[in-house]
Amino acid sequence: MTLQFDTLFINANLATMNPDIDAPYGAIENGALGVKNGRIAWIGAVRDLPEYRASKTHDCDNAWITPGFVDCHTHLIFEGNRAKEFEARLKGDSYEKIAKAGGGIISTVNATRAMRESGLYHDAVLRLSDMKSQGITTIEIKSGYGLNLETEIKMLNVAKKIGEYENVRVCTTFLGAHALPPEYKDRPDDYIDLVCNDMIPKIAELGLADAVDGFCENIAFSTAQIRRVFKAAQKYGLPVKLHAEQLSHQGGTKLAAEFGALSADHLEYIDEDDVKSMAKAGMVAVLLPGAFYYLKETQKPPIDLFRKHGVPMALATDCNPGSSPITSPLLILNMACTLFGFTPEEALAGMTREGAKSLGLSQKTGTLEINKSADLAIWAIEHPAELSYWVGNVTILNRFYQGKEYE
Ligand code: DI6
Ligand code: FE
Repeated sequence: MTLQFDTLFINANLATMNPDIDAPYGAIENGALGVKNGRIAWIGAVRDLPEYRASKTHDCDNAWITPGFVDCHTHLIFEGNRAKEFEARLKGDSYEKIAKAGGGIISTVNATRAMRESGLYHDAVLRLSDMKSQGITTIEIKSGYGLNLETEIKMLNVAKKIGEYENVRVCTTFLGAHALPPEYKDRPDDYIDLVCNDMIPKIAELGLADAVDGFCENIAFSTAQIRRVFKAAQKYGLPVKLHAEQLSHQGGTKLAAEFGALSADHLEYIDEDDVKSMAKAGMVAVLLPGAFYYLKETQKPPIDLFRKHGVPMALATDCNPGSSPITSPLLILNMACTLFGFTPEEALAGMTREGAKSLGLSQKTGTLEINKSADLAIWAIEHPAELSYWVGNVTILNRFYQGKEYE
């Protein structure tokens, strides 16, 4: 039988990231990959290619193909920037102090509330085009700079539209419990009532969110408050995830595990008991070296404990205007190695396979395997470790989302 492909990539080295292939990076050298109807239809060594016909053949000339990158934790949509806050922090003000004084997240909330949808879309897409030029084909986008129903919906609408028009897969996350809005000053439980009784039901009804997130921290919300948010999410059938143990140990991770969360994110202050609870709940640890770096954190997430207990480690940019103004997934790979002690192979897995897992997308993307979406990045490199090694100087040759090239 002759196989039919829409596109065939030949003479490629494939970093499949498929753990069933017993080679570093799941590599297949001198490989070929056939695409049909937006999916991977054949993958293997060139010498094993069966008889085929291809509408298009793409000679990769020994370049490396990786799965399209999955950025599983971003706050891509926001208005303005916080460069002045960056200056203040360099002079010694802390992130917490700035937040308590009404700066930080709240200053972005004010700007985001004031901006119309088209402006938010435009700015987010500029950042996104940077990310796509470094291999991103799937991105999670959180709300959380609205903190009222109208603006939270506005942000999620923008995220959904990006997924429709920008040749990228978007997962949306409702992050109403990100910070306490000024109009609820000293009334955090009343705000949580609003999140649980008004926002989550409405957003669920509109189908605007794939998951619900919260920020469990002494400058944000307590475990008791997040528990209420998770219960409301559960009632509407929405999976949960959590910003947990980022600046201090609050117990958010165990709470998230109790609710069968997809992931817990940041995790600098997590302990072994928490890690065990994640392993038991089948959660992914989403590590965010960009925020660690910008906040000059010194406590590292315990990656040996994640390895020991078999908790998958995903990586993401955490792109946001405060703690991680970063649109470069490649820089994140480098930081994960230099700051956290990842191997380059773990780093690449973190931005592909494990990122997909943390979004519940393992069946669709994150590795190069038959039947998965043809989400690919093609790199002018001689070895996949180069993706973690260079800061700059890595050229992406092409990027395909569902078999469609991004120009
Ligand atoms: N943790 C973070 O790293 C971002 N949000 C959060 O809960 C920071 C958001 C910001 O500073 O604007
Ligand atoms: Fe975040």
